[in-house]
Amino acid sequence: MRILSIRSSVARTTLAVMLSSAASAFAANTHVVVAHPNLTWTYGGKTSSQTQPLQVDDLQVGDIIDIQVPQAPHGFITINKTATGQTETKDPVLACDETATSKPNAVLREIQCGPGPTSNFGKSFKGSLKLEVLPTFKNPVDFYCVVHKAVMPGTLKLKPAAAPAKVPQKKQ
Ligand SMILES: [Cu+2]
Repeated sequence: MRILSIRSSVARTTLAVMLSSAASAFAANTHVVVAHPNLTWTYGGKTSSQTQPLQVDDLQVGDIIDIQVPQAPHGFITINKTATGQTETKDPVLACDETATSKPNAVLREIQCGPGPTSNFGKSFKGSLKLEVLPTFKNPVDFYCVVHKAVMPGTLKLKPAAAPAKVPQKKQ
């Protein structure tokens, strides 16, 4: 009887450890993107240039993108690339001052709003603009600095899905 109760307590501890590691595996990551005085964006070890958009390419649904502007003026606006150039669009982002029903197709949501319905999206600002990756996010979303335009480009992308396990091929 005594042995049995020890075993079940070990089982319970093992289950608790498994549950907590599963929870951390799904925890949202924060992706810090910084705008610099030399008109570049950086993310991790990567730096943008006028011809090389910053690649923020490991996003997952639920993650947070933290656009940081330590020294004004810079800002963040999403863009559409067309054959003739690029046009600014606010469609992909549900900003602090908008209601969810006004943009059912938004793929990013501005968070940490306020006090009041103030938004940093599409504006020159100093500080931080935080965006949550929504389940609707599928295709890459291009952006540039709202102040320096095409000089400071970037792209937001989902992390590629893990490759499926390879099934050994039979020789024919
Ligand atoms: Cu800028």
